[in-house]
Amino acid sequence: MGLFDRLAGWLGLKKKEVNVLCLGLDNSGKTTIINQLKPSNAQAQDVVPTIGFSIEKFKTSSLSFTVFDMSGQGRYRNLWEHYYKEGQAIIFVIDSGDKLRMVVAKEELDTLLNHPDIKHRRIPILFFANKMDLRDALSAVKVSQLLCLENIKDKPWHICASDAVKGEGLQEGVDWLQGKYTHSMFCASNFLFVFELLVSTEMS
Ligand SMILES: Nc1nc2c(ncn2[C@@H]2O[C@H](COP(=O)(O)OP(=O)(O)OP(=O)(O)O)[C@@H](O)[C@H]2O)c(=O)[nH]1
Ligand SMILES: [Mg+2]
Repeated sequence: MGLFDRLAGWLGLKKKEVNVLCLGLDNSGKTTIINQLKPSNAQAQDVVPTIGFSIEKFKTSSLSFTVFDMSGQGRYRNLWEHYYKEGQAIIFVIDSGDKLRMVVAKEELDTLLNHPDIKHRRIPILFFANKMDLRDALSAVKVSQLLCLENIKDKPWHICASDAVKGEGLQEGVDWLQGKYTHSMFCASNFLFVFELLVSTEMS
């Protein structure tokens, strides 16, 4: 192992694995989204309501994501907070057709944002305004307004309209999420490269 690799390991900067928490109310489409992101030979044929949570994996060109797909049912939502510390990114899914429960989704989001394990961290949050195919679905802009997303100033966030059944809109979101990590990995790599150069110059 080269100096570069060892330094990266010691400094904890060489992070190619990203833990993602997938949150949102029951029936919003979390499992359907994660299922679509998995390789086709690993996809489940039937998506059923999640009991507790399940751990899933999918890869992009430069990152390997481990997803904690949490159940959104009321009786399981108190499980979410036990995984906040491990989460390095959040995917928050909203059923854009469920106007009645938009206020509940906002309450859960506010509770999440004010949790001590989340509040002071610049953790990226990707929102999917899902079920865009429904005839009376709210637009992503409207969902964003109802959830008051513009008030989130201390965390990078992004909202995508999606139709998880057809897989539409998912790639845009994952590209954004990947960008949040590949940028920091690139900066860390540059820093380590310069550091290694300085050390080798010093030793020669
Ligand atoms: N029309 C439509 N239906 C969707 C979409 N995404 C998911 N669904 C359906 O919504 C239902 C719930 O989807 P799930 O993925 O199980 O929802 P979930 O958020 O994981 O639910 P819990 O595990 O109970 O928290 C399923 O019948 C899906 O087929 C979508 O974009 N459009
Ligand atoms: Mg589920």
